[in-house]
Amino acid sequence: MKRALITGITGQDGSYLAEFLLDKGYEVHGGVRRSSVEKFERIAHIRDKIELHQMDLLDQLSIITVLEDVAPREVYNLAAQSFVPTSWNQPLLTGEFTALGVLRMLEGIRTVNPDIRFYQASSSEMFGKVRETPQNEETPFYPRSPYGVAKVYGHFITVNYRESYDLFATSGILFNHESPRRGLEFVTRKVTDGVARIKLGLARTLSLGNLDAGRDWGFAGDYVDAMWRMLQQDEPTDYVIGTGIMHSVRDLVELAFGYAGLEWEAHVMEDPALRRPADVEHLLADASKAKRDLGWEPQVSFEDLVRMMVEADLEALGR
Ligand code: NAP
Ligand code: F7E
Repeated sequence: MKRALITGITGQDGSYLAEFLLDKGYEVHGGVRRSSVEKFERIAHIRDKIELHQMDLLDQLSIITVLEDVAPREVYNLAAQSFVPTSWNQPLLTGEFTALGVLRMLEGIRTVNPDIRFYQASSSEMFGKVRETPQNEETPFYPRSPYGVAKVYGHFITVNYRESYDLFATSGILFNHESPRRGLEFVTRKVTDGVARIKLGLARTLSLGNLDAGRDWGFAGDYVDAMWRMLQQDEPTDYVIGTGIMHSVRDLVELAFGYAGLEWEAHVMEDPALRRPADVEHLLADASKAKRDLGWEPQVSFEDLVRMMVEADLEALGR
């Protein structure tokens, strides 16, 4: 039986990847950091099918111990401080988790078993102030936040350990991907949760920042399939994953309010305090390498994704 270890299993992607690997017949292990309150909502439905281990990306010994105990064939490093605005408030912590955490994982693998296949969760935020459109694996990076800078470190240390120590280490440069399990502070979920609250009479307005920002949004369930495919290749390399279609935050708002039969102009307020010190204006993926090598293509459209999220939030809040 194939055995995988997922860091960040309690997060959006971790929960979808755990489901995906269970369906493929894997023995699934997850690394979780210790907390005084367990936050396992996203994996509650599969809790009895997976094994959890206390492990923190800040703590090298915990990583080595879990790698030794689990002896995985594949490791998916999804844990990170992943919210961009927080990276300005907690830049050092973001660097520790999101940049040096990757190095600690790679050092753990090198020490325990260099044959482990490693996936690093890199990000389109690395392209930041984009040098070309669309962005592919060769596009130079220009990160615009401490988060983006930390991800560039995580990306290049993965490439460097692959080249220095011949590790099967891959980096997936994933564009924004969303779902009903997305954290409430990210713009898609903030909007769909806001729509549901307004529709159900629990709120009247929704405050947003930069409505002109453009993103290439896909469905998280499709993207974990791409992660797995990357680790099944003969040779490790890096892939851009995205849909190749960009929408603005304004498009998202219009669509989400429209699904609920609401006029967005009557409810949305623009709040300059929600704008970022330096934003990423536009991101658009060229995922042709993934299509060619991995046979990967997104299955869920932006329209279906937004509808799925609005319906899920209406149902959850209605309950
Ligand atoms: P998420 O929902 O924010 O989940 C992050 C996970 O990391 C949570 O399980 C969290 O645990 C864990 N974590 C944070 N710090 C940790 C630490 N010090 N030690 C151990 N675990 C720690 O993120 P996501 O959306 O699933 O994204 C997964 C990964 O892909 C992240 O690395 C993110 O930066 C990257 N990424 C995401 C996107 C996207 O659009 N979603 C795109 C590109 C790249 P707690 O539950 O304890 O907080
Ligand atoms: O913002 C604008 C905001 O926070 C998207 C993470 O998963 O994807 C995510 O990072 C855009 C930005 O995602 C609000 O200014 C407007 O331009 O949903 P977001 P993100 O920053 O793109 C990448 C690929 C990752 O790797 C990250 O981990 O929307 N925006 N008004 C707003 N954003 C938020 N959060 N809240 C607003 O009120």
